[in-house]
Formats: sequence, C-alpha cells, structure tokens
Amino acid sequence: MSIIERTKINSLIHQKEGHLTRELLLSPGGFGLGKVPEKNLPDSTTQMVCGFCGTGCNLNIHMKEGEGVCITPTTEYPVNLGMACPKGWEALSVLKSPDRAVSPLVKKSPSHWEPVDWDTALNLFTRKFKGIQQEHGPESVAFLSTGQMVTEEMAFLGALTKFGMGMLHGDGNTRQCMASAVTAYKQSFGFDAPPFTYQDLEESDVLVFVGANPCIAHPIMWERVMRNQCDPEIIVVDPRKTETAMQATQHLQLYPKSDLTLFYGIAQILIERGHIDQEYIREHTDDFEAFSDHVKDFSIQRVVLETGLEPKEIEHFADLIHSGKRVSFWWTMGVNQSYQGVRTAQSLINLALMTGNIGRPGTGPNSITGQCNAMGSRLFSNTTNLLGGHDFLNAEHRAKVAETLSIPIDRIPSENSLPYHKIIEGILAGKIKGLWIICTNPAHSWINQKQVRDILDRLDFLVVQDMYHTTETAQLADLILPAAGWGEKEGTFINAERRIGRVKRVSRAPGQALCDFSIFKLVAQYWGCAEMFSQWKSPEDVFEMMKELTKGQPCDISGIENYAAIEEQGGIQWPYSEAETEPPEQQRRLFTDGQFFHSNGRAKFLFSESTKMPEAPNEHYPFLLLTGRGTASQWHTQTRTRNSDVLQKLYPKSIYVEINPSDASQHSIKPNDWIYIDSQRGRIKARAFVTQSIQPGQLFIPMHYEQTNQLTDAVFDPHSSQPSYKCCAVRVMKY
Ligand SMILES: Nc1nc2c(c(=O)[nH]1)N[C@H]1C(S)=C(S)[C@@H](COP(=O)(O)OP(=O)(O)OC[C@H]3O[C@@H](n4cnc5c(=O)[nH]c(N)nc54)[C@H](O)[C@@H]3O)O[C@H]1N2
Ligand SMILES: Nc1nc2c(c(=O)[nH]1)N[C@H]1C(S)=C(S)[C@@H](COP(=O)(O)OP(=O)(O)OC[C@H]3O[C@@H](n4cnc5c(=O)[nH]c(N)nc54)[C@H](O)[C@@H]3O)O[C@H]1N2
Ligand code: SF4
Ligand SMILES: [Mo]
Repeated sequence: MSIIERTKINSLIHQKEGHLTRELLLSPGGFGLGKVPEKNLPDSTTQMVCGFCGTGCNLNIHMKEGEGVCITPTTEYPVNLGMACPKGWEALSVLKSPDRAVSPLVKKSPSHWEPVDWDTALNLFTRKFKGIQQEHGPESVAFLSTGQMVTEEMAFLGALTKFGMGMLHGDGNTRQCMASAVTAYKQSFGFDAPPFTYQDLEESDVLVFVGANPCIAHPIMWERVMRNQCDPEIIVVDPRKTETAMQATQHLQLYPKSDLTLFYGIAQILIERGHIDQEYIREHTDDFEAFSDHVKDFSIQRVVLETGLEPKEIEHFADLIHSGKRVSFWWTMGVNQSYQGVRTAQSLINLALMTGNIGRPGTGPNSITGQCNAMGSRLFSNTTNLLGGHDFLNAEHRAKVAETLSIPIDRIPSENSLPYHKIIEGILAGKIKGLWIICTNPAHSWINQKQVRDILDRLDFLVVQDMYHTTETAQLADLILPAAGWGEKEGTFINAERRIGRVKRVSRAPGQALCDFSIFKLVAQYWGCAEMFSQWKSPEDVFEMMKELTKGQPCDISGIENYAAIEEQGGIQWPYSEAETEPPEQQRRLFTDGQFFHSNGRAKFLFSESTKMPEAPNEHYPFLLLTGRGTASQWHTQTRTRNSDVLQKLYPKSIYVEINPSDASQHSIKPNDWIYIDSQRGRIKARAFVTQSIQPGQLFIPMHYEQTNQLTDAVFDPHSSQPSYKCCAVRVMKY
C-alpha cells in the first residue's frame, strides 16, 4: 500500500518546479548533480557498470532523446565479455515505478506522511539531529550506509557525518555481507586484499566453491567458469544441492557450519602426506608450525563424524587439491555469514598458502563480493577504515587524511565506530537517539527482524534516504529523503576483483528525487559545515581526492588519470600508482612476488578451535534453517527487482520453504501446501517446496521475502561482528 497520495505529491512538485533549492541543485556547477539528460540529444550509446551484484558487468545503454531506453551487455569488457544476467538486462526498467519517492516526506502519524519541499526537510533534519546531539552528545546520532552507492558518495557521506557533523558511529550493510572476509584478509595478509582476477576462473584446473551459489548469485562469474578450457575439477562445498552443486564434478554435502572441521582435516591430510609447498611456507609465511600442531586434532574420523561426509569423499578432495596445478578457492556467504566466519575463511586462506596456490594464474583464496560496490565501501566509506583503507587509531594516518582534505585534524575521530549490531544495541540502551539510514533496508534484511523493528521504533528521529518510499524501513521513518538510483547519477564502483568501473547518469530521477551526492552537499550546507567541503564539487572532484588519499597504500590508485581513462581501459584494478609507466594490464592479481602487507612482508596462519553452534536443533525445534539467494532475478529485499515485469515472471511470488521429501511425508506435507515455520523469535507461513536438494532435518528459505528474518537468531562472529544468517533452530507444522 502506498504511504502517500501520489496525486498530491505530483501537484506539489508542479508547484515547486522552479523552487530555489531545486534550481540551485540543477544549475550548471551548482551542486555537482551532473548534467540532466537533455531531451533533444541525438540518439547514441554509452556504457557503464551494472548496479546489482559485485561481478561488475559492463552494459551498453542505448539512448533515445537523452534517456536510456534499453540495455545490451558490452562485448569488449574484460569482466562479462558480452554477457549479462536478467537483472542487468532489466536494470533500467526498475527505475520507473509508482513506488519511487518523489518528494521528501514527513511523518505526521504512524501511517501518514506528508510531502514537503527540500528546504523544509533539511531544516527539520538539521534541527532534530542537532537537538539530539546538544542534549545527549555528538555520539547520540549515528548512520547506517551501504555497498550500493558510488564510491564518491560513500566517501562524502563518511566525511560529512564524521568530520562535519561530529558523529562517531556509522557502519555499512557490508557488515551483513563481507565483514568476515575483510577481517580474515586483514589478519592474514595485513590488508583487506582479495588477490584474484576473473581470468583465474578460466585458468584454474581445480576450482573449489565453498558456501557459494554463483549460478544464482554471480551468474556471469559462473559463465567464466564455463569458458574454462582446462577441463577443470569443480568442487562445491554446500549443505544444499544447489544449482551450482548440480554442475560440479564433486559435491561435498556437509553438515552446516562443519566447514572449519573439514578444512582443518584436509590440512592435516596434506601435511601428513607431505603434500605441501615447504619452500613457499618457509619464504613467505609465519606461524605454520603452530598451525600444523593445531590441525593434528582433526583426524579423518573426527571430520567424518562432524561433517557427515564419507572418508573417501574427504580423501578424494585432498587428492584433488594436491594433484591440481592451479587450485583456486572461492567463497561467499555460506562462509562469511557464520558465528565462525573469519576462522573458516582463514582455513581456506591457510590451504592456499600451504600449497603455494596464491599469486599465480588460476589460484588464490578468493572471497566473492556481493553488492555492486561492497569493495568501494570497504576502502572509502569512512566506517571501519579511515578513508582510503587507513586506520582511525593511527595518528600518522589521521594527519595524512587531514592534510589531503584540508580538514582540521581534530575533526577526525581517533576511535573506531561501533559495529552495526552495537549501534542497534546502543539504540536499545538509549545511547543512540537519532539514526540516518542510507541505501539499505534493515527492517527487512537485518537478523531477528522483529527485535530490530522494535528497536528502530524507539529512536527519537529516524531518517531514511531511499529510491522508494515503500521499503519496510521507510515505513518506520520520521523523515524520508527521496534518492536517485543507479543510472540517475555519476561516479565509480569497485567490483570483486578490485576493478574500478564507471557509473553514469542516463535517466532523469523522478520528481524532486536527488542523487545522494547532492543530498550530502545540501546537508553540509544546512548543517553549517559547507566550507569544509567546498572542494567536493562533483563526483570527479572527489575521485581526485580519493586518488591522493590512497598514495602509498596497498590500494594506491593515484596512477588513474581520470574518469575517461577508466572507460578507455575497460576498468582499472587497484593498485595502479602514479609510479607506473605502462598502461594497466587488463587482468592483474596480487602477491605475484610473495610479498604480503604485514610489516615483515609475510602472510600469517590463523586458526582457532571450532565453536559450538549457538542454536543447534533440539527437541522443540528439530530443524536447522538455512537462508540465502532464491533466484537470479530477485535482488535482496526486492525494492528494485519487484518493479520489473520481466523479472517478476522469473521468480515465485510467494514465500516458499525447501523441505526434504522424507521430512515432508513425516509431517503429511504435500508439495505447495502452506506450512508454519516457527523459531524462538516467531512464526511465519510459507509454501512447501518438497525437494531432494535439501538434506533431511534442514530447511531453506530465500532472504528476498520480508518474513524470513523474523526467524533468524541474532548471533555474530566474534572477530568480524557479521551476522550468522545461515543457521537457527526451527520447527514445522501443517497450516
Ligand atoms: N540474484 C541475486 N544475486 C545476488 C544477490 C541477490 O540478492 N540476488 N545478492 C548479492 C550479495 S549482496 C551477496 S552477499 C551474494 C551472496 O552470494 P552467495 O553467498 O553465493 O548466496 P547465498 O545463497 O546467500 O549463500 C550461498 C550458499 O551458502 C550455503 N550455506 C549455508 N550454510 C552453509 C555452511 O555452513 N557451509 C557451506 N559450505 N555452505 C553453506 C547455502 O546453502 C547457499 O547455497 O550474492 C550477490 N548476488
Ligand atoms: N536471512 C538472511 N538475511 C540476509 C542475508 C541472507 O543471506 N539471509 N544476506 C545479507 C546480505 S549479504 C546483504 S548484502 C543484505 C542486503 O540488505 P539490504 O541492503 O537491506 O538490501 P537491499 O534490498 O539491497 O537494500 C538497499 C536499499 O537501498 C535502496 N537504494 C538502491 N539504490 C540506491 C541509491 O543509489 N541511493 C539510495 N539512497 N538508496 C538506494 C533500495 O531501494 C533498497 O531499499 O541482506 C542481508 N540479509
Ligand atoms: S551478474 Fe551481476 S553485474 Fe552482471 S548483469 Fe547480473 S547482476 Fe549485473
Ligand atoms: Mo551481501
């Protein structure tokens, strides 16, 4: 149901057309909106990177009268080589929707919002947040951002909130997604540095996919695997027989969360047999001895018991890792979203290090990123790192950033922000009273949803900045700010293989919606800190500052001349420093020289004992619930994908739960029956999808349906604070 009367809004916009704020924003050089597409331009084609997943496919946007009207995938781009999945083909159509927020909206009663102009909205924003800060201290206002805006906007938001508005706490939805991989890489390599390039998918002779379903979640990366000419072994480690597992040469259908035991057991077998690269270990790593002692406890009997796999499956897996010349390990959310995600990711990093499968074509411990710009967020959002992969706790780093940005050093916090779940706890404890949520929808996507909705409801003031006014989180907001989306603004994304690509404005945002960059510029002005950001005129100006900020960092991009160079080169992978004399090669990987980013240049073996599942199935809740991606045509909380007629036809409309035939018959459940699923947090109803792809005693529900996270249990990895979305105890009952 719409929360506003659309006609009212339209007439309001009509009246306000020509209003000072909008005029100022749209004026050339005004607030760096970029040019509004003009109606009388000749028809043409331009190119840019897709705005859904972290694969970062390039798309040709065909223009008619200054507006993008249709899409084809770019053939000569080194990522997708002329391919795109349904979301890419449909990326423009999701922009046109009656759900789009077309004006700022102020809540008047629990279910009624009234449209206001930007001036009123920003005065309210400033008055409320400043009031809260005056009463409760600067830390009482926080923000939650995203991996889906352009990097320049993320950098602006992070700088504005922390340096300009005096906030300390702000985190991203990347916490839900990549935090375990980030922490694992930082601890093991000394920097958050995924080492691979997509060509590795074609050059491996053994590919191991762990907790990853690329056929659904990264279809074009999977197409690259299909182009592999080495007749590769493809091993899929997943409790479910997924679309990807069905294509594998070996499927290890282990018990959920027993991956750590499996990989320690494999390490033990390889060490015992001497199937390790002694020279690589000696020259390039630390702490192998301790690791090798640790894995002695992981006998094959223990691995069989904990994983439920057959001894011969385990042995065969170890043999393949040994016999492969170029072995690559790829992992996604089945690893990261766990109460022991960091150590599981590191158990894969350890296997790559001890077998010397790193720094060469077709190798690597490779974390696949989820959102289009998760990698941009990891380096430039100013949340967990100080801008440019720096450290808030390091005085030299603070001085460098202050000088580069001409910002007084005392404006840069010398403390880290609270992580996402602690910000939520901070609201519950009454320490955080104001929250600004930008480009994420936690009232649907955050773990243990009922609790989080209740907590968000306790805020004195909640601002939600989104493309759509109908999202579950916007429905809780006191103020909704209407944002332009992908295709309606300028900037860059960084994809999973560290490739920086261009995003462009090919469509006009509806009504009074503004790109996030302009909203941040306006907030700076209304807040009274515009002076600090006087140089931040356009996204490309910010890109120039990002280049400066990265100088001397592992992610140095100072050699990228400008936006045009990014396009000419087919995207550019970091690092590419100003010291480079040759144009960047199109496929580059890290650690080719065996040098890591710890001060002694060596990588570290990290490990712990495995921990007990926090909420294991029990007498009352005998099933284990897994969650994740359902189809290639659904994106997360569906705010975008549900607006495409084509995509809508490609996925099941109502929520469903995968259940094994033996469990179904035991509960007299027939295919398509509605059933109840209960956890300790609540009850939902879903249609039974009776299938062999899920093991007995386990269930799977896609995350795209609003109800799913009513069941999940708020448990986090102790090192990364990433939510453990993929295991909680539930029961089923016939409806
Ligand atoms: N179509 C589509 N594509 C997407 C997205 C989308 O919403 N829709 N989202 C994007 C984002 S942000 C992300 S993060 C990625 C996620 O991409 P993936 O991680 O590939 O997707 P998921 O389905 O969340 O999880 C992958 C698999 O983990 C398995 N799993 C669960 N528990 C365990 C376990 O204990 N061990 C192992 N080995 N496996 C386990 C699940 O059965 C599931 O098949 O997808 C990206 N791509
Ligand atoms: N149970 C379960 N839950 C999960 C997961 C799981 O596997 N299982 N996966 C988790 C993972 S990996 C992720 S990444 C999260 C994703 O969770 P969310 O980030 O909450 O999901 P999205 O639907 O992508 O939300 C993005 C929001 O930003 C808006 N938006 C899009 N573009 C723009 C823009 O340019 N500007 C602004 N201002 N707004 C914009 C969209 O309309 C949408 O409301 O979900 C997590 N939740
Ligand atoms: S695979 Fe990802 S980047 Fe490529 S078209 Fe599909 S959603 Fe877009
Ligand atoms: Mo994600």
